[in-house]
Amino acid sequence: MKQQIVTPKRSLTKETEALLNKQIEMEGKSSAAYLSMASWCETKGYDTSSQFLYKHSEEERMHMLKLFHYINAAGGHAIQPEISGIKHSFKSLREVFNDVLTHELEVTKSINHIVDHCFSIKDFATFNFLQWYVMEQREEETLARRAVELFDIIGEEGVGLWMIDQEIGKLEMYAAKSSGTTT
Ligand code: OFO
Repeated sequence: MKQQIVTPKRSLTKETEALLNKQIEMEGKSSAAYLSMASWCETKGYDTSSQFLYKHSEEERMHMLKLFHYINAAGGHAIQPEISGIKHSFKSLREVFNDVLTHELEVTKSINHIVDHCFSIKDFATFNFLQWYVMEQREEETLARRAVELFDIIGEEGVGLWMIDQEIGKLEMYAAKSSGTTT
């Protein structure tokens, strides 16, 4: 009898696929939220913060797309999420970066949850794929935390806010250094 060649159609469990799709939604939300923050900053004259956030919005879209390709390549179906509930105005620049930090902490929690799930079901390929996100979150959290700290270190009086806006532009370099991606 001719031997059957078994070609499994998928290497993801339905549960893992659902978790990764939820993560797509989170990354899409990050991208939309940062775009909205960038626009608000631009209207208020916080030009450096605005550029920083526009760039970050793009990066979040890239995080989302990586997940799209991974899910589809593994035989699942990546779903374009509905994005709603995006905040359009802020009381202050400090509030913008407080929101970024709060959001990034949530994203880290979510990534860790999926990593834990993948380990428990021995999906080592997805576990491995997610290590990039684990390290990326370390960098993103550091960046957001540093941004929030600037408000206390410099103070918002007088030219303080102008200086904070300038310093935001240098944060990328700081975060890359502290996560070891540059020397
Ligand atoms: Fe995708 O790292 Fe922020 O949210």
